[in-house]
Amino acid sequence: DEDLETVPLSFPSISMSSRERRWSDTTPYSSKKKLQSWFQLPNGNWELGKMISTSGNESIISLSDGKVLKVKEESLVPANPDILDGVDDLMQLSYLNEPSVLYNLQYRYNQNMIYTKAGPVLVAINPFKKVPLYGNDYIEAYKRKAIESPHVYAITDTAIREMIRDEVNQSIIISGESGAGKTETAKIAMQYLAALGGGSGIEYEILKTNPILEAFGNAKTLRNDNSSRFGKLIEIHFSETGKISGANIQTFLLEKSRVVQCNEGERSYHIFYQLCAGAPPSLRGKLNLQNAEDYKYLRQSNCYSITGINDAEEFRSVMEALDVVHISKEDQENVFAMLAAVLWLGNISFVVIDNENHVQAVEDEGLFHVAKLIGCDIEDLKLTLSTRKMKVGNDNIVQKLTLSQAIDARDALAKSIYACLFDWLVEQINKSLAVGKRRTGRSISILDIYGFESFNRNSFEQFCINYANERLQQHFNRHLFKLEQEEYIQDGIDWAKVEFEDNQDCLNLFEKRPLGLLSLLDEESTFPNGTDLTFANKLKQHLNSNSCFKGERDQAFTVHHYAGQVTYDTTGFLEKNRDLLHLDSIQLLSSCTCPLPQIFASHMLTQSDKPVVGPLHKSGGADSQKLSVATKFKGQLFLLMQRLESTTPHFIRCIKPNNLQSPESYEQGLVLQQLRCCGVLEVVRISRSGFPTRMSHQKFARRYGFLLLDNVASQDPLSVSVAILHQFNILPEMYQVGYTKLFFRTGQIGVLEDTRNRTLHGILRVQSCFRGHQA
Ligand code: AOV
Ligand code: MG
Repeated sequence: DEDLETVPLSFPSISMSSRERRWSDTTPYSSKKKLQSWFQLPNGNWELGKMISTSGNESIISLSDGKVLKVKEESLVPANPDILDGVDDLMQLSYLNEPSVLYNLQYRYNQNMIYTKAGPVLVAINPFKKVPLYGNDYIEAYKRKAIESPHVYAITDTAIREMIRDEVNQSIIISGESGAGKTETAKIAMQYLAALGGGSGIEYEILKTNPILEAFGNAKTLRNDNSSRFGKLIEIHFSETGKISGANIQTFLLEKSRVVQCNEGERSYHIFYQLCAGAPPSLRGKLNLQNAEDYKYLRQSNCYSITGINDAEEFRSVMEALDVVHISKEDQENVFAMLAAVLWLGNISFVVIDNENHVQAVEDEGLFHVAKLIGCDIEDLKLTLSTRKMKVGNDNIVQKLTLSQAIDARDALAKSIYACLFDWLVEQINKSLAVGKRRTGRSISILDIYGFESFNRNSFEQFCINYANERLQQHFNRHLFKLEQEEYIQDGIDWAKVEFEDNQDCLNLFEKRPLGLLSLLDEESTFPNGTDLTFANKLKQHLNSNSCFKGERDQAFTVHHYAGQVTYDTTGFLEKNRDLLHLDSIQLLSSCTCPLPQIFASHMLTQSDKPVVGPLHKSGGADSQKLSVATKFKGQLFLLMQRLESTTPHFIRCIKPNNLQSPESYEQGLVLQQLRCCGVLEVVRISRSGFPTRMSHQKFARRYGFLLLDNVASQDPLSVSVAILHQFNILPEMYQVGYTKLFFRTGQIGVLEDTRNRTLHGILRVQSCFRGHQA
């Protein structure tokens, strides 16, 4: 009963030391049963309740605040014995229920142990502060396997080993909501890979791509001060000696609307503010740079700085990074000129010139600077922004633009320049990273995309981002559930099926043809009379019976995503999906004397999937042969998934403990919701009841056969395998022998690997001794 006294009474702030002492390893488990249970408070949080007595189906428990409650037995959830507090892997929990998982993660989190395994998946909880877990000492320790505790380093190390052992490409797939820590995690993984070295500084170069891409592709949003507005797959190549030989970066759909439009409290891309704050005087002069506050595009969101970030300093490190990836000073200057041009474009204004509301660009400093920065004639620029050449029948006519048309033309030009600049930069970086000549074809890819997003107002960008996350979740499910179960069945293994949340229905809602969200969007985008409203109505008309879809008032609709419901406002969907840049604008760019606009124009004209409108095309409408943004994105995602399918995946699930980006708070409800959505509990369940390690009979026999004491060289792989299992006393419940493969419970193969390594080491020592004697 003394034990009862020391049962912790407060869930969030448990004192560890006394509890740890109390349950020594000798305490029989059964005696601890039912000492404590989880009880859910009205606010949804779980609290550990001390069991005082039980009679019938009612129990009396006491809570941390001293309150004693009589509760129904079924409202209690069993808690784990204290000895299991803070286990490394959720698989080790005796009771695998939500409060126990939540508690275990929080217990670790409170001690800066932000990483926990959930079977094969690494769970990472964002600390929102510096934690002492990184750097060379840690990297070395993980390499030597001197530390075992879960870490991004450990996952990355496993990927490297499996790449070498199995000769299969690997991928590290990082997912989680916006602000959960994906990008930081990706960088930590890259750090570990870079420590393998490569020669000629390639590893350093790879690391330096991060500040560049973040400057141009990340921005402050309401969810995350450094939110990725593009998806990224970086593929790191290895030489035969296991060193880095090069890399390649693929990016996905940059959110370009942010360049011209951004919500209160958010920012445009970091690089704009960095340039304004950090450009050295000579550059300022050349580009006629002003302060961020002087540019309309940056002014509209009323947010210029980020707490704790010095934009001027960041600018210097971006310039340094550009040097490292071999972007010449001249090119750098061209890049900055394009940025300045984009900013000045936003300052161009229009005046009405007739009673039909047609406008003309004002000849002010905006127009003047843009023309100078991109190297075009002021008159041409003015004309491009105020008129549109059209082909009617066989005649070319010039149509004047209304104010909103002119603003659209101006903004479309700004967005295109920025998006092209981003792509061009990635291309230059890839050229620089492709140095390795002796490539083995082996690689490790790291995927870091924009996380699931839900704001008060969600638009086309969130629609695409969340669709991508839906795809990624499917990949996760396939690997951890579907394929897992299929493989057992195929190989004739006994095993209980685990149910999991399948998101196929939601994907179908997006992808089904002809009546899915993407098809209907494309269809409406090509209709001359299609509007955002007719699009919304069409969705309601065709999809209302779909359980993942709900029509809403005011041309909005709701999708039930795996991570929660999101309501999308269709305003702007069609225009963003068409993503038209008028031929006049492209022609203007190609006439520029500066090199970059010319390159951009030729890219736009040769890119077969770029929608172009103008006199070359029918009646000025979108050419239906060209791909829409959504369709192109879908294609990219399919290719990405295909690529990932050919790799061995390693999954990292990032979790954010609060929505405030604060190091202080761990909101149980929020964490639980994320754990539920991504199926972490199910993953643990399936891994615990399953056999996650598998190897073909041949491979197993080849790898461990030499360890056998009896010579069995003449025997078939299956017999050799079974002999090995027997010799090492692997318990029967720890493995299963399938038709073609051996299946092992977690950790089993590690025992064999250790023996193998020790033995090999011994052989090498003996050999070198022997050579020493001969000499
Ligand atoms: P995300 O990539 O998942 O969001 P980030 O990786 O940008 O999220 O993380 C958001 C912020 O959390 C970072 O800027 C850091 O301040 C903090 N953070 C994350 N991981 C760590 C860590 N391991 N140690 C310390 N601080 C960390 V988004 O790109 O918005 O989906 O689109
Ligand atoms: Mg990110």
